Parts: sequence; C-alpha cells; structure tokens
Amino acid sequence: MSTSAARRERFVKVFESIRDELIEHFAGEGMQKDAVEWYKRNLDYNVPGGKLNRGISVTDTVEILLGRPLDDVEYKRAAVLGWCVELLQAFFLVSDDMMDSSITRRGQPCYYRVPSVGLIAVNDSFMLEGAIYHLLKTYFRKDSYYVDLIELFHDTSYKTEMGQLVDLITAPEDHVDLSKFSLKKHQFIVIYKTAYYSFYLPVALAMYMCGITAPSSYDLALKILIPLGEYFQVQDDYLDCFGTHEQIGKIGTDIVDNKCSWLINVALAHASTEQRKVLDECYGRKDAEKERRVKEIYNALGLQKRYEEYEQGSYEKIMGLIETIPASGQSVEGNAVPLKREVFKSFLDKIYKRTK
Ligand code: DMA
Ligand code: MG
Ligand code: MG
Ligand code: MG
Repeated sequence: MSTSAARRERFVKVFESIRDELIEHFAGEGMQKDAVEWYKRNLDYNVPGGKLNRGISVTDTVEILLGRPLDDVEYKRAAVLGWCVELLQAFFLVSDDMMDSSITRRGQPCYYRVPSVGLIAVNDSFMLEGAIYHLLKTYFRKDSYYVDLIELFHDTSYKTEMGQLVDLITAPEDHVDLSKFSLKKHQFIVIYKTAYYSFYLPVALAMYMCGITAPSSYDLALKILIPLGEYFQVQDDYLDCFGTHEQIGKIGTDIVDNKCSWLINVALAHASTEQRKVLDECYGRKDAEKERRVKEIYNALGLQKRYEEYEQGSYEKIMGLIETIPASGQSVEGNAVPLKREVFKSFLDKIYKRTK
C-alpha cells in the first residue's frame, strides 16, 4: 500500500472538488457573493486541517475489504464518505469549542473566536452538518444502501450529542463536586461522545459500500471499535494535560472546565487526604495557579506512568478482540466480502502511542 503521506494527498485532493461542488450548489440557490465567500471560509477553516484519520480510514477500509486498489470512481465515492465523516467531525468541533470555551484548535484560533464569526459559528456548524446529507444524496441516492448511510449518520450524531450532553452536565461551571466523578461515568461519556462517530462510523460506512449486509458483522465491528474509541478518548484526555500545543494544536481546558476526564478519575483513586483536599480546592476553577497545582498532583501521583500501563493494557485487550475474528476473515452468508482483522489492526496502528 502507498505511504501515509501519499494517501493523505490523494484524500485531500478530493476535498477540493467536494468543496467546489458544495459552493457551486450554494451559489446556485441564488446566494449573494459575500455569503458564498463566508461558506467557503467556513469549509476551508473547519474541515480539512486535522489529522484526517477518520476520513482516510473509510478509504483504507474499503480497500482492505475489497482486497485490491480502488479505481478512480470507487476511490472518489469512498472519499466522499470519508469527507462526510470529517464534516461531521468539523460540525462537532466547532460547537464543542464554544461549549468548552477553548482557545485554539489545529494550531489556529477556534472558529468562534475569529472576530467576525462569534455566535454565527452556531449556524455555520449546522451548515457543515447539512453538507453531509447533500453529499450523500448527490453520490448515493441510487444505491441500495442509501437509507442505511443516512440512518447511520443520524443515529451516530444523536449518540454523540447524548455523550456531549452528559460530558457538559457532569462538568458544571459553578459547582465542583469531585465525588460525582467515576471511571464508570467517564466510560459512558467517552463511548457516546467519541467512540461511535470516530471509530464505528467510518468502518460501518465502508462496510455498507462493500456490500456487507449481515447485522452480525456490524455487531462484531462494534464490539471491537467501541473499546478502540474508548482508548482513543483516554489518549485525548491524557494529551489535554501532558501534550504540547505544538503536538496537539490545542490548549488543554479539562482541568479548568471541571471535566470528568480519565486523569482526574485516576488521580482521585490514588490521592492522599491532603492531595484530595488540594484537588477539591483547585479543580474546575478559572485560575491558572490552581490549574498548576492540580498538574503538580498529577505528577506526584505518577499519572504518566499509570497512563503508559493503561495504554499497554488497552493495546493487548483490543488485539485480543481483533483475534476473535478468524484469521481468514468473518464470512457470513449474504455478505459480498468477509470482514477482516486487518481493518481493525490498521486503525489500532494509526493511534497506538499517538502524541497528537
Ligand atoms: C471530544 O471531546 C468530543 C467531541 C464530540 C468533539 P473533547 O472536548 O475532549 O474534544 P477536544 O479535546 O478535541 O476539545
Ligand atoms: Mg473540547
Ligand atoms: Mg468537549
Ligand atoms: Mg479533550
């Protein structure tokens, strides 16, 4: 298979044509020139600048499942689905940054902090979501699995929104009560807010495109991809505190935002009475000195090392789940192709020990 840089380049090329098609359709509605420019900036600012792991994994998965390189038409259709995942991600991130009062994203100011944008970012996020369904209709309405794709996007979005809700109400701005946190609550939040849309969605889209119809195959994929997504969000929580801005392109806000993050839950499990007192006084406060004191306790409790152990354990657990698939693939009556281990291995390899 081609290098990851080449795969990225091929995928990004498709964005340019998709963006131009969206703009052309928008202009065709009779929109004034400044609105057309606004929409273009919205797309360019929010959609293509990330790692693109989610989007590229759709094209990668289609290729793995079919077991051969894709021709240009197949690649374009798979990449459209990949960009639909990236549009969904952009929609969630624009709103997430407003709700989390974040400062930067992907190394630039969060979109709502661009001076002329502000609260218009709310409607702009809806437009990023709307673009998904416009693209699905343009490219897939004649396919037998068109309704499956639409339902999958709707169901996944709804689940993500449920997760975001619990993430937000578990982190009230004006009332810190660390006794309400638990790893169980954390697990629920991260599965809903991250795992479905980041991991199950891209693989399930590729499966539909490849003619996999058996519900048992989707169940099997879910069984592996939910733990994978959980692991990914623990990494996100870790990097929020221990990653550098250069690496992750964003400034961590979890401590100040009173988030039920993996780190605070592990810290609570190991803190002495004195350390617990400091955490109660300093967590979730809009105060840089208090944030620093929380980080000091994270260091004293050896959270970096505990995280490395967690990471190792997760890797082994997920590899074990992947190995429940027969080495020759899961073949089910009615499926056009077998579901292969390699789909999940390639996803796991993309994120294992990530630093960005
Ligand atoms: C990520 O939560 C979930 C969604 C749906 C964007 P987060 O706030 O931890 O993400 P980030 O660290 O990227 O702001
Ligand atoms: Mg956030
Ligand atoms: Mg958030
Ligand atoms: Mg985060």
